[in-house]
Amino acid sequence: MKRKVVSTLLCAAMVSTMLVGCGGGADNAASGDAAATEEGGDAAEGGTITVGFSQVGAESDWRTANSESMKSTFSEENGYELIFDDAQQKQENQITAIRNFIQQEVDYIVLAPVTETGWDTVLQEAKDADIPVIIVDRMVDVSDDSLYTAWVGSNFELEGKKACAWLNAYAEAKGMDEINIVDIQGTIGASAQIGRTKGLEDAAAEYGWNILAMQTGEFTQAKGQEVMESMLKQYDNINVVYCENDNEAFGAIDAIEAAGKTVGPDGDILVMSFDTTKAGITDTLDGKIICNTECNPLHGPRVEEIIKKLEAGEEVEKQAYVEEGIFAHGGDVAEVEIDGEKFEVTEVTQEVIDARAY
Ligand code: GZL
Ligand code: ZN
Repeated sequence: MKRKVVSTLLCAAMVSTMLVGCGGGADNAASGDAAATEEGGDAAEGGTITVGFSQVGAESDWRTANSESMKSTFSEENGYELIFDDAQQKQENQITAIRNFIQQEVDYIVLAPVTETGWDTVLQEAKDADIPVIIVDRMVDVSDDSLYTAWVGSNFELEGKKACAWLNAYAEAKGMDEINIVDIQGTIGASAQIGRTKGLEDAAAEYGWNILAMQTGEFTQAKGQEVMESMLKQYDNINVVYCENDNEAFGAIDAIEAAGKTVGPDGDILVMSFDTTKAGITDTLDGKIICNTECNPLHGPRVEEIIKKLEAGEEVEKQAYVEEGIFAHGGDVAEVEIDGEKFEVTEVTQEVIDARAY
């Protein structure tokens, strides 16, 4: 049952009772409460806020950390009822979940969209049902951006630019005279894939790198290993693999070592990655992953901040990027500059790992 309807009924009951039995103060409180309800929120009154969250799936360590952040933020003790749906990376499951949330008259819908397109119809249904939609992580490409209230996530093209600026500086520092690179892409059509792939394509054109192959690894370890195996069969001159997330990197490393080749700063193939998950940044400490560009999964608190503002009838930013760093094995590159902005590179040490929130 939608919180707002319940509390309006309660308020109406309270006001009628109070009008019969007590002075102005209580009436004001009651009517004030009713007014608060009209404006769209009575969380301050302790009403449980129901949040329907359509999550992409459980394809990666990043996704697990992202889900954990949402579940720990939207807990019962924090005053929420979270309805969590895992779509197993299928858009049709996300659309079904959103329709269920509408039926259940949740107060807010949070969507982590698997890919950017195909959302207009179902987001219009949510809008018609007067349920605010908050988009997290990847972006939606819709004809009318009033179909969502706010988006919070990463600047994926900047992530790609950072990784490639680091590789260019590293290659210069190490005197690598050619870059023969393969790209194990993320889920095709996901903002993370679109941005990270574009960052590589632009850098390859700018620095004269040879992109030997591009193929999706679906952001999973199994597919990442399979794709790397096939690329190793096709090319014997690969010296860099650009994995668009940590789980693909884990698979690629297994494939490279199974093929009798080595990874790391003195190895045959440098492994680039994104996400800086706990396992990924540990591989970066060891050098198995040479550079790991951060993609922060802790969206729970950011979404809660948006909901609290909406509850209070305040304006929210339409789009908010999260801050993210660059982490590397060794200290060969101290910083990179992108479009005039400097980004510090953090050399991964055990202390760095111990200090991280995820
Ligand atoms: C990025 C996110 C991507 C991660 C992958 O914000 O969408 O999806 O990089 C995850 O690990 O599967
Ligand atoms: Zn080293």
